[in-house]
Amino acid sequence: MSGETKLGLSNKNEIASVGIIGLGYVGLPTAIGFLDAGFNVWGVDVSERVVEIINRGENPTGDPEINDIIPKPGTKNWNITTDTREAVENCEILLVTVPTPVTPDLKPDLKYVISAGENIFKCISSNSGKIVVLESTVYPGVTAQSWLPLIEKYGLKEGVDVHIAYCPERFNPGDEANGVRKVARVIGSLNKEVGEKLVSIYSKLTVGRVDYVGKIEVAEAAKVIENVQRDINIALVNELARIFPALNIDIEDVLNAAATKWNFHGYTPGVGVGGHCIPVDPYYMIQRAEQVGIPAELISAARAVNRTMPLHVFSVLKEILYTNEVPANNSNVLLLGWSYKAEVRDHRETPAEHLALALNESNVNISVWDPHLENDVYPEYVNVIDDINAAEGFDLVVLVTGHSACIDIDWGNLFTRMRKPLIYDGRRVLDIKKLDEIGWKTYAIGKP
Ligand code: SAJ
Repeated sequence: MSGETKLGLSNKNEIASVGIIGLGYVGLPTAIGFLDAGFNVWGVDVSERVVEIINRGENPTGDPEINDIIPKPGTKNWNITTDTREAVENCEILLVTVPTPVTPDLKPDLKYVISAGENIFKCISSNSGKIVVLESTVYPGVTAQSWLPLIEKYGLKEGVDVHIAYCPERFNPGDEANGVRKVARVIGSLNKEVGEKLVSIYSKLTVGRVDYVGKIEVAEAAKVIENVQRDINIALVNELARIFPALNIDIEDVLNAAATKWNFHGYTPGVGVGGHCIPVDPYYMIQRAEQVGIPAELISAARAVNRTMPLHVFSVLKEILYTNEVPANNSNVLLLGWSYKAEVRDHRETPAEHLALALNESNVNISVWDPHLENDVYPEYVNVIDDINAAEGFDLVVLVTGHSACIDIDWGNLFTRMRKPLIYDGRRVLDIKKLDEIGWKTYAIGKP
């Protein structure tokens, strides 16, 4: 047919229409990125509330970075809907950016990937030439295992009626330097021509390099191990943060010394590892390894270290209260920060919650101040501090998230309002020397 390649792919050079299924932390910035890159965009979300908010020109996600770039109502080429069929009928390329969480027993949860595929493939007609791309983080094999049965169910043939591919999102909340218009991408597909077509599409989105890396599983594996590697590296410093104080060595001194080596990679110990990527993605790799009977021992061990950091910090805090003659069950502890990482308004999988739960079970009175979060995100047993300058009567302050707002509070002022001037730096971001000079009794993760 004219204007099409032998695979039925449109070889039109004019702007393509791109559908993005799932308008969350990743999908919405991706949709905006493609709009800014000159594409006709169809954004789909199952939530009517999300669609309404976006159609009002507002931001339904917790990422303030995109507050100012949500297209205004009536913007040309910007179509936001709850109807997948509309996007399928109007777009040549469909990107799926849905959550890939884990279940409570830490197993991959692919229900959103499967339901998005169901909603797409049931609307695709034969010889459509459409390409459906999964962007969510999964383990090698998920795209084919989840979608090929659905393609067959709807009487379609992959490579003839529809093409599937994988291009992992590499979105980093709160990090403009690695935004969707800048970050490098990799693409895997069952067919080289499809991969190369996607390279040309994504190359219009990002100034970063875009590589066709071969089969889908290569791209799936690349993304998941990017985060596995990060989790393992963080677990190393967290494990060392438990060991060195017992040797009367401050881990910060050690990391600063080791960092003078040309290829030492710097990571910092902390209260724990939160977010929707790093503490989740390794379980996808663990699952896939188990499926082929090869235990992912190092990956699992790293997860165990990071997952138990909040309990390690809890045990240290209990010791601090005990040695300073503060009965835990009558102590007032102030947590500074609740978000899973600094400068973001996102508390998913935050280690703060695991720490607070352990403190609560010891009948510690817990208060939290996090200027990035709304008051309704906290568990009922937590007292929310709205004005840090009014906080008083605490026995211990714990720096949980390294927000600059938490680092830069008036430590002299807070000192005067403490019942006991104890401080624990859970992220090694505070000026311990300055705090000591004010009169605080300072403790810190990884510090003897
Ligand atoms: N953390 C540490 N020590 C470190 C680094 C991080 O304890 O040295 C903790 C953070 O406090 C946080 C968690 O780990 O609780 C995750 O932090 P992160 O910096 O990895 O941030 P994320 O979860 O937003 O990860 C994203 C990921 N991006 C994508 O998956 C596309 C990750 O691949 C990026 O490497 C990361 O951003 C980044 O570079 O900031």
